[in-house]
Amino acid sequence: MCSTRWLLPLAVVVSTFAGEPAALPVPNAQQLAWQRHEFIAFAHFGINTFTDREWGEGTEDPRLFNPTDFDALQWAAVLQEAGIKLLILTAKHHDGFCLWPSKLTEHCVRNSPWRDGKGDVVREVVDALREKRIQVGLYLSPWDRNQPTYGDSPRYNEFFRNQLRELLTNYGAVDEVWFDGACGEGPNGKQQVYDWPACYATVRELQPRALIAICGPDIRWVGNESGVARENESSVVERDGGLAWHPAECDVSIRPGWFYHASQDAQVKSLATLADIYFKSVGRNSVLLLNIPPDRRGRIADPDVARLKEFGAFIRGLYATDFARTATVKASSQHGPAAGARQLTDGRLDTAWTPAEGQTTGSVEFDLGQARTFNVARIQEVIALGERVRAYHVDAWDGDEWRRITDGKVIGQKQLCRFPETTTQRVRLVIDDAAAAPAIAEFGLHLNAFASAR
Ligand code: FUL
Repeated sequence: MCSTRWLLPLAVVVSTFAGEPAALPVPNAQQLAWQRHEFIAFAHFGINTFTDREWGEGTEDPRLFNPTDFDALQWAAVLQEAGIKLLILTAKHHDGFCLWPSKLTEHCVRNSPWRDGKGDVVREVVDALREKRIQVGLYLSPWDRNQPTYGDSPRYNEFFRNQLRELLTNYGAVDEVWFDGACGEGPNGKQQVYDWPACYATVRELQPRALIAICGPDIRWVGNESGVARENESSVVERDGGLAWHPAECDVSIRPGWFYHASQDAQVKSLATLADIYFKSVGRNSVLLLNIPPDRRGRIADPDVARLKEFGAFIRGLYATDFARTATVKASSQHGPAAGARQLTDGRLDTAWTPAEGQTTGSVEFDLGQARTFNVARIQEVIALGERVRAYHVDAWDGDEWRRITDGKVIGQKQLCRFPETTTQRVRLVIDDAAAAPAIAEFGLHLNAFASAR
């Protein structure tokens, strides 16, 4: 990205309130890029795929791992077409089986018949993702039901750190490291106590650009496995007595289970359900992490491929028509020529409309040229400057007066506000309150085929 693009809006907003607001938390560069992905994926794949289980015991025979037609490029092509920007692979799940030939354990692909024990799933997946320009994430389960040292806390912590080191050294850049919170007792009957600071130090040393998710400081679990964020989900949280940037990730599986089970082939989530999840995650200022579990062939199963194709088309279609894009716009005020209302419809997240100096409220009116029918308003803030808006609403002109069609408190990366179909020529966005000069990047009006009020 051209760095000067940032200069103008940043300078405008910063100079407006120079020295005034207490510093608002902002994302670091990696968090910002990650939030802009909006839609990412999980691939749960491993020994459970071949035992038809969700949680393995750790005693499974590695020879059970034998995909018949493993094709990571098929995964990557399917993800790319759906618009997915990053894939997190379960390099090791709770059963301890490693999808790469680890020097630290025998419980790994080296002892499987797949590719005569010479295969490396992590390698093949990483290479395929790179080919399709999809970023790489790795899930390494701290809970390890195979490791004899598990529960002997210092010894297992050392093993886990070395395992992490191996994984984060040999496969190039990793953008997300996923640490699940599951924790159990080891064979000695003792609860394992993880050494998180040491784990974080290892990630920072080997992959300084990687974001640490869930049991980690960079990305927050949204709190359920249904893919649903709260209304007004904020990326700002309280931590250690202060405020910190900790954006939410909404994980959910495209099927009932996290791993592939042939018995669930008819239970792939419908397009309407996925669309609803999209509005409740991406449309609520969060990242959607959709699990797509490869099957025993080592390919994404046909029903999932078909659904993802539809889902990708649905997302593209939602944005393809934007009635605000060609609207005549008029702001209550603006902070200089570079921060006018036209910035709201220029398709760029690094330019913004900002009201006149000193103002934390204001409005922008959109004349659509003719009456249009829509049921979604898209609002996006310049989150590089923090979440500034504290209250907003959107009105439609009904011929006599302004009628409120939606409102909220948090905007952040993206709000997709759903409301009953509305037909009008005039719409306005009103910022009712903000912690500092509001910097609104984008405003759009769309028609969602799966209409239902939020
Ligand atoms: C959970 C795990 O126990 C599940 O098996 C799955 O990996 C999910 C994403 O996280 O905590």
